[in-house]
Amino acid sequence: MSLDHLSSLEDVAQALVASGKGILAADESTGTIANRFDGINVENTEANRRNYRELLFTADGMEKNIGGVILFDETLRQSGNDGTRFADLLANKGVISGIKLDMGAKALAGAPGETVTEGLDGLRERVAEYVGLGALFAKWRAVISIGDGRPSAYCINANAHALARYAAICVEGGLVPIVEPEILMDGDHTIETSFQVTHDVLTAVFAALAEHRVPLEQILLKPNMVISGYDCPVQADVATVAAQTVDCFRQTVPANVPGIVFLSGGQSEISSTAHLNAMNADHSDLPWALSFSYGRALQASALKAWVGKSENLVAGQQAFLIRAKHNGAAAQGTYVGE
Ligand code: 5MM
Repeated sequence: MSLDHLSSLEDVAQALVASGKGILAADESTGTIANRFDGINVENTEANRRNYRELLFTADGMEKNIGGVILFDETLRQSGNDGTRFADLLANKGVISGIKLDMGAKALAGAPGETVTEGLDGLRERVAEYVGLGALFAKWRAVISIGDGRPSAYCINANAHALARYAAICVEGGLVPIVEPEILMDGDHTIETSFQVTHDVLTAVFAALAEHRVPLEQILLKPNMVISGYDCPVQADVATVAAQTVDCFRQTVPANVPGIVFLSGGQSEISSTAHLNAMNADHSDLPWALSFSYGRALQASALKAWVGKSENLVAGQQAFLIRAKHNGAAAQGTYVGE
């Protein structure tokens, strides 16, 4: 296998969401992977991070359902046990490497409690370096929260502007930008509030992308689902989440975006799969592919099965493959449960 047939950014974007495929978000920064490792009592060393990522990437058959993997800078520079660089190991399986380009969500001046994602300085040069290291796509995550008057229009617009600047630089430099405006699911807000905020944010993001002349055929959108806040006393059921999410995206996402790849956002593995499945099972006339770009919802069981021990490598891989397979089915609306 190779990726030589992907000769344009449109080809790359479409390959990432080919039928039954989605994306593994394995781009946890060093601080975030520390939280994941803390949960299984594994020390956050460079060797453990490398071993864990190698477990995921060498799982036999993951390429059936994983079209691409988002990597952190350190991982893109690492190699497997046999000395093959991870980007090459993945390409040999037909899996596309992507790179997390943002430098994290930082306090937004003048807006207490809100953040704007940083990382635009020097981005053109970093894109060129990552292209040289084998990346074909990228990711930038904006973080928006709901509650106590949040989000402000100022926060929405600052993040939309940064996402659009990032996307334009990626396209110019030869990477497919994944545009990720994440509205956190924390809080006691209703699904109606989630719908309204998601609608407002996506409207602002697509206006900014248009202003920055970003060709929508060359991007993927990575959003939250429209869902009740985790502390809301009334939790919308699977069918309602699917219907509200699709309705919100029909109103805001242009038809020439090739794919929408959801984040899981702290939902359980099974809820993330069930929600995605219901969207695809209940709608056959969508203009974009609806698939996944999950971090926690693809990795939670694998981490628990592995717990940092080499003798559990196969158990960890099996757990990951099960989630990949079920989410691949959900991307086609054919998931039948666990
Ligand atoms: C995998 O985690 C990604 C990087 O997070 P940090 O910058 O905080 O280290 C993160 O962007 C992730 O891709 C998205 O949040 C989606 O992951 P989930 O777990 O919500 O599906």
